[in-house]
Amino acid sequence: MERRSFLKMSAALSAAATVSGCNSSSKDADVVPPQPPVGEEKVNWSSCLVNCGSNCPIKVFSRDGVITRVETDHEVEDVYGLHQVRACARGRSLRQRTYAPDRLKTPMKRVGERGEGKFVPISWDEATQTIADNLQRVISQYGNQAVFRSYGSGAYYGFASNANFNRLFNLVGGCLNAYGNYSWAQQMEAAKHTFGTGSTSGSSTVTIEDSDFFLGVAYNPNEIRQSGSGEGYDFVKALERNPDLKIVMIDPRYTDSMLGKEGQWLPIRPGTDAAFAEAVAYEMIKSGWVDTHSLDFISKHTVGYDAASIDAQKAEFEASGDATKVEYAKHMNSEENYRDYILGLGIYSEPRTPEWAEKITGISAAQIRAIAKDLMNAQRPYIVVGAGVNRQANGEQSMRALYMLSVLTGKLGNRGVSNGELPYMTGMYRAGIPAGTNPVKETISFFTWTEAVVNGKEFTARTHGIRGTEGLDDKLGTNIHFIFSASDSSLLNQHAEINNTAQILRDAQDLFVVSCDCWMTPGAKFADIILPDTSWLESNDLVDNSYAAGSLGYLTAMSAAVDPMWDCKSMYEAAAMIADKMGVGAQFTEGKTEADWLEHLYEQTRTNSRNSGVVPAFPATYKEAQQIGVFRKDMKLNHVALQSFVKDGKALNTPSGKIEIYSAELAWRAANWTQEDVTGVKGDTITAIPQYTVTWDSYEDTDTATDYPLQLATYHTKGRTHSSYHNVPWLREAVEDALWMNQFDADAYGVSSGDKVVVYNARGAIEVPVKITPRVAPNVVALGQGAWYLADTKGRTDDSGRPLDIGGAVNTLTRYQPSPVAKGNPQLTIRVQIRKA
Ligand SMILES: Nc1nc2c(c(=O)[nH]1)N[C@H]1C(S)=C(S)[C@@H](COP(=O)(O)OP(=O)(O)OC[C@H]3O[C@@H](n4cnc5c(=O)[nH]c(N)nc54)[C@H](O)[C@@H]3O)O[C@H]1N2
Ligand SMILES: Nc1nc2c(c(=O)[nH]1)N[C@H]1C(S)=C(S)[C@@H](COP(=O)(O)OP(=O)(O)OC[C@H]3O[C@@H](n4cnc5c(=O)[nH]c(N)nc54)[C@H](O)[C@@H]3O)O[C@H]1N2
Ligand code: SF4
Ligand SMILES: [Mo]
Repeated sequence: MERRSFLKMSAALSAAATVSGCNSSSKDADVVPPQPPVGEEKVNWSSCLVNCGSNCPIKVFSRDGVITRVETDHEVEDVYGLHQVRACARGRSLRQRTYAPDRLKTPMKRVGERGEGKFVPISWDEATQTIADNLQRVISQYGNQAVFRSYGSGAYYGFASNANFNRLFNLVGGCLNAYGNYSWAQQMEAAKHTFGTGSTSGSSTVTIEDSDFFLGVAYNPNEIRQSGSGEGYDFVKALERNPDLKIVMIDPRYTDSMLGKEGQWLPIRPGTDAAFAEAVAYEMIKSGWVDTHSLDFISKHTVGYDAASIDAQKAEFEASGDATKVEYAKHMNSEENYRDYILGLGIYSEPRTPEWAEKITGISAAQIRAIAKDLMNAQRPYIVVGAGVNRQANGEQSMRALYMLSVLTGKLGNRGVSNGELPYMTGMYRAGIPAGTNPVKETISFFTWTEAVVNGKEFTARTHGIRGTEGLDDKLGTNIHFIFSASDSSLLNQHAEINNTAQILRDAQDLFVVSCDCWMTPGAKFADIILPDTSWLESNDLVDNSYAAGSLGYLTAMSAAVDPMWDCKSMYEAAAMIADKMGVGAQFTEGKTEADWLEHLYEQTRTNSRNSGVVPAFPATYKEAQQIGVFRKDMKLNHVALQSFVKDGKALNTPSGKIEIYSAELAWRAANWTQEDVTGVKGDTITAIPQYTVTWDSYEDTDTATDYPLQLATYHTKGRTHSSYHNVPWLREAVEDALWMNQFDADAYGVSSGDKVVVYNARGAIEVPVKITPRVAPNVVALGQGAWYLADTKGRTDDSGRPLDIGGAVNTLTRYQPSPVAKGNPQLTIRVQIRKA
């Protein structure tokens, strides 16, 4: 039956039931309580804008200014290619999230100690004046480099996004820049130094249909891309078209991406993927297979496999006349070649045998040999490595070590084959609020902001990897004194080492913090001024499909279902008010109203050539587009990793123009950078070829293994997007935040499912319930990240007197130690001990 007629029929059926109910007792009819007046039901299109990569459209029903329910997209017939973009459980709970009791309702200023959470309401005028005064003061006292807009991936708006605050800063001299991101920092560096690409240049997911062997390492699209049109759906569809594909998944957890699809799950110990990769490489090389099958490919397309290739590259750099390359050449050493390293020859003494790797990874030597055999037998091996590997100590090297497997197969450039990078995706074009250009050149790694509050003055390229300065030892020259945290929980909850972050924010000399959010989050409590933003369902905007919607591109013209609630204002309005107080109001608005801006941005979007062929066709005005809501386009993704390089001879964007097994730039960095020792840098090393190292808090770290014998694998849970949606009771019920534990470990600790345990290490302690499950490897426990930090209300503490976190935020246990190359976040390297609560 067609859906529409089914709905009509069920409406009719329920009406009939009511009638017969009334008839059954005329007395009952007399006592029906008075009903509120029923206005007309309004339907608006909105969108879920969290950072999960999808921005699913949401259909919002309201009546008399109250949201009554939300529905997912089912506007079109569900035919793959222009399919329905169905929202996941999070998007479907938006009504609860919008009406959550902890919504911020009015601007507020701090009255207690920072972090204590004591605020009083103030007017928008006072709030924006205070912000403008402090911004002005910090700029004149310390320079624009002391102003920082922290990460903030909570809302992917087009018009009312937090880029409005960058727009504001850029009009008053700029702010300190940040490079990298919490998601992919280390893999972006790994891909750059191997393939000269970003980290998402792998073959498109649809091309898995042509593969004959799939190796997924930390690859979990069905939990991290849950949208009905996301990468997860593309993955499932590609497998449907390729039922004979052999699939091996490597992850400490048995994930939803495996459920019934995997041929084999190999539970690996966290942080040991490089050892696994090296042992597979050992088998491929030692058996003579590489010599007979892929040496031609390797000789032609790569540098670093053997000593001769490094010497040849060195000579080429020396003769190039390019100062940078000549400088790199000085640090190249052909003794450090990949083949010798793997086989334990030359300057290396320990061959990377499967037996060696078995002890480290927990994957048996026989299984490692079997994977090597699968890779050697495959004609079209598709390898993909998820970002769980990159968010580890020395993650850059683990990523590079895994990329090597695709190189050794010699099959790159063909459809069905991929190089280990995340699949390439693109979407429709959407114009957003222009941020302008930042006159400040200095750039820090996104992750180092807490340190920059304390010691930014001393940051240099050599020690902290800052960019935008002339010499390696030129200093940044100022600490951060002004933080604008907008749609951002990295101010506390999402950054590593919460107790450390809290301490830094509390102790900071002359620091002014603004938080612009919709809810009273753990981080907002550390602000001096809080600005209440309107939520998505109260917003008019134009949004795209974000960055991981897979093969379908879409654009949603959002229209507010209800007026801004309480005293909330959009980020555009907030920034415009501050701009006005800073004397740049007219430049900020360009004389346009919100409606003018939306029409203007829509016009740019509508006429962009990338959007041609959209269904339905764009109407002339934004207002009309709002009536339609969702516009779709099959992006016909068909990217094959490195095809133009291998097939057409187009040079890669690496210094050598080839795939760099040996990176001369990394050799240079190893010689010239100083690894800053924040809390011990064991194993955090830069090497020209990828090498497994024993890092701090890793499986082999004997310094911490006795006190903290369990490795904690954290993951992005279906119950939240990071910290977003934590305050939705439905989701807290649907996806329990429990510590996964294997039966063997549960027996050893004497705990049962449902027991509360304290999970602790040197950085803090959290309290969570246990869930016993075979879905996690022995000696590894697992917990979803993003739960909100909450200090114990009964005053319980950890052994160092810091509050016990009963919210269960993983970052109470993580460590602040920027990674060696990317200066990124190794937030998945965690060792813990547990005790019954
Ligand atoms: N539901 C949901 N979806 C999300 C998000 C969310 O919070 N919730 N966040 C979004 C964002 S911003 C991002 S960046 C992506 C993140 O996407 P990912 O980085 O892929 O997600 P993670 O869950 O951190 O890691 C993926 C897998 O790696 C495994 N893993 C952990 N450590 C290791 C290891 O050492 N080796 C191996 N082989 N596996 C390991 C984990 O068990 C997990 O299954 O997800 C996006 N999608
Ligand atoms: N331990 C550990 N930590 C991690 C990770 C991990 O795997 N493990 N993953 C890291 C990764 S990959 C990422 S991307 C970061 C993400 O960290 P964040 O970018 O901080 O992402 P969210 O936690 O989603 O929070 C964003 C904030 O936006 C707010 N928000 C939502 N909608 C709106 C809105 O419309 N307006 C305003 N003003 N605010 C809004 C939310 O309430 C929330 O406070 O976390 C990182 N932290
Ligand atoms: S969280 Fe992601 S998948 Fe779920 S509804 Fe929102 S955008 Fe869609
Ligand atoms: Mo992320």
